[in-house]
Amino acid sequence: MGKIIIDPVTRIEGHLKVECTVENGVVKEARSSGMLFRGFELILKDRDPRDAQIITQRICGVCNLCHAMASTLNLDQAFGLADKIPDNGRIMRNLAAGLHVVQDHILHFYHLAALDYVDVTKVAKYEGSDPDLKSIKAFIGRGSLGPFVPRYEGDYRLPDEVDRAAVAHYVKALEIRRKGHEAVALLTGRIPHTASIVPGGMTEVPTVDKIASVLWRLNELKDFVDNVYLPDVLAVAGAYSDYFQVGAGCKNFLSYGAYDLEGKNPDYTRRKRFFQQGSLSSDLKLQPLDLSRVTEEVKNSWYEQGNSGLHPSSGKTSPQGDKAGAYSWIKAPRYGGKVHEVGPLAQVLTTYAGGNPGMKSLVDSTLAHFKASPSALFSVLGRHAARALSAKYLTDSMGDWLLQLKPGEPTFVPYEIPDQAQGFGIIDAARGALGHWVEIKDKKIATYQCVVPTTWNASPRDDGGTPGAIEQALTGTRVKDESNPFEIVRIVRSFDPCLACAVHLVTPRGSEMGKVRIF
Ligand code: NFE
Ligand code: MG
Repeated sequence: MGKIIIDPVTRIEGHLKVECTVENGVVKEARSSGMLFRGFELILKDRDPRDAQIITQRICGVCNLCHAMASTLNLDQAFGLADKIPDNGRIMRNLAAGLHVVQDHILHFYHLAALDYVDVTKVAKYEGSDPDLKSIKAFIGRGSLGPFVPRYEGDYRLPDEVDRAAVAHYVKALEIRRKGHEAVALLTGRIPHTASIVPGGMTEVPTVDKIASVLWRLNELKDFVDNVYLPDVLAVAGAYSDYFQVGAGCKNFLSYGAYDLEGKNPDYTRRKRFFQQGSLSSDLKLQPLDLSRVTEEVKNSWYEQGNSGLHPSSGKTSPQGDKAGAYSWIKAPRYGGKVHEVGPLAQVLTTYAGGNPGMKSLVDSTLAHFKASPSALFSVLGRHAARALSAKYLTDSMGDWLLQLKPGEPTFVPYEIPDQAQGFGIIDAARGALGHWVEIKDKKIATYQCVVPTTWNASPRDDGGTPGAIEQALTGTRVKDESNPFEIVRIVRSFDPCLACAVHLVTPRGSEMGKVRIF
């Protein structure tokens, strides 16, 4: 029996350690450990509630806008504004969040995950004139292959020209992401860490020239998604089709939905959203969302056990770094006591199972392309395909949203901070279901809890000993060479984990937490 320890897993955000016990070339048991504690929920205590919008965005440099949205929906509700946001404010928020998420999906595929399948070093032999490839070749030619190596050596299967095109797209994707960021900045004033998504609506206003400037960039994103991102995902999926059978995981999915299509129902769990909300299992029968079923367990996490199993509205962040048996700073969120995967796959499946015709046609045509059944989606490639389909579904629709904006009409409503109140804000962030909960006392934050997508996916075992979503996805994986476990990182990266978000200090000063192998 061998042990594979990857610490940290690179080409993700933050410090994730993955430990797999391997027997006869198959992963028997996996452990996912978040190796950071940050304590944002404690930082928020006793502050002005409006600070939540500013501070929670600092949880993460990648998905800051998603935290702006969750915290603001949370405060809208606590301030009694959930059904009062003007359409302009609602639509500008949707556009900012949607554009942010599309560039984030492009980031994940090209700059983090695709390098598991694309052999970038082949470019060293390139003799053509493509400027992007020439710039990468020159970079490699200087003798420094970083950031592309060291790496686990994959079983690279793409034809040379497809490989080279994907590498050129690595560079192009940087430029397209910049356009996405520019579009978000046009709508929200600045990026990252916007100040204009606020309780009551938006402080930025739509103008004709702003709409035109965003539309121009949106069209470039849409063109890239249609003609580059989706075809590249399909090319990778075609060459590595065995990965439709790898990394299935728990097959329970949870989505909070995203992008409010109306703003009059104060209950976020029943809102009509562009991506539908709810839970489902492998039978693809959509169940309505019931937030009372969310708990966080901590038996295997470095938090005091007396606070295990609480609903986030009464959740506690009580670190205990010397807790026996624990192996992660990530808590173990559960829905109805069960492990659930969150993310674009959950989002796409929920919207598909809810009967949305646009999503049905996207998913069915993708499955027909591969002559596959929906169960193939429970896999590494299913996650990559769902992320790309989610980007397409958004970029196909956001042009219409832009044209719904009404220059000159209000974007926010005024409000007073209540003495006492409770609230929650839920949204599907780029990596999945994101929830913020607040309790306000004497106009200050008494408690604040964030339960974040990667907390769901990278969670350790719960109080009953059931492994988390990534742990389950790794279990049963065949590893050809324990010293080069590329199969494991392919599975982990398919979840697009973000550890900064998941653990919301570093390890106790200088203590050795594990063997370090950097790949
Ligand atoms: Ni730090 Fe995040 C997203 C949130 S993830 S990237 O998307 O919320 O866990
Ligand atoms: Mg938390």
